[in-house]
Amino acid sequence: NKIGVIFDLDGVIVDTAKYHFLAWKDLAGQLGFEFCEAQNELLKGVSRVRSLEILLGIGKVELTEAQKQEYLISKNEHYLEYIHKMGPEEILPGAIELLDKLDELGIKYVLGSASKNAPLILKQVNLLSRFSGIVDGNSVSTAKPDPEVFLIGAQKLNLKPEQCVVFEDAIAGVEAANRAAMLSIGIGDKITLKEADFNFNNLTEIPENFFSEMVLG
Ligand code: B16
Ligand code: MG
Repeated sequence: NKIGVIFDLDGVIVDTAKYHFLAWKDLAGQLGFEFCEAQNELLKGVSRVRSLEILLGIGKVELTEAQKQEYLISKNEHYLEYIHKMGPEEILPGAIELLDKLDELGIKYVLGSASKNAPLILKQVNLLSRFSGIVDGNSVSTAKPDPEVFLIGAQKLNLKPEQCVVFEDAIAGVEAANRAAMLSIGIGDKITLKEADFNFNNLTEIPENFFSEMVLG
């Protein structure tokens, strides 16, 4: 009864959604419309390209393919200005304690994120070397809710999908984990993430015996 864990990044390990928001809001401004924090919820866990499509839908703006490519680059450059200022103090509460616990139990973990910037973000917060593997937006051909990102994660862990536990904060991510036949743990609002097998508001709420009894027991 061996298990492994796959962690989403944004919303589980760090809160980069606030920086995505600032960069998308700025882009919306350039295109002449308002973009608010509630609308930013729609972009969580969604790929960069898909995020732009959703944003343009909100603003009812149509762009050529070439313009979209330009805006995707400028948005990311703007976003990276914030990422380069990040440090370990931005790791979300409970994350380090959870990784320590997994190390203690000898349970391996990998990253399963939609972000193409995932390795850089982990490096900024000094967590890159702790993960046994990284699956990110550069490794997949299809984004969440497609299970591909997590299935590759299972391969990196040398485990079957049914042996993997996924921590996710986004609806698309919980759906991807469920479609991969993995145990899904929703982190955040439990009504939003009602499809998850287990729900916690944040990582500090994971019980001490969660892996030993609730998952393996
Ligand atoms: P990038 P996750 C996701 O990260 C974010 O939640 C989502 O808002 C973002 O659009 C996506 O990464 C792509 O990010 O522009 O850096 O490639 O939650 O899957 O870790
Ligand atoms: Mg996320």
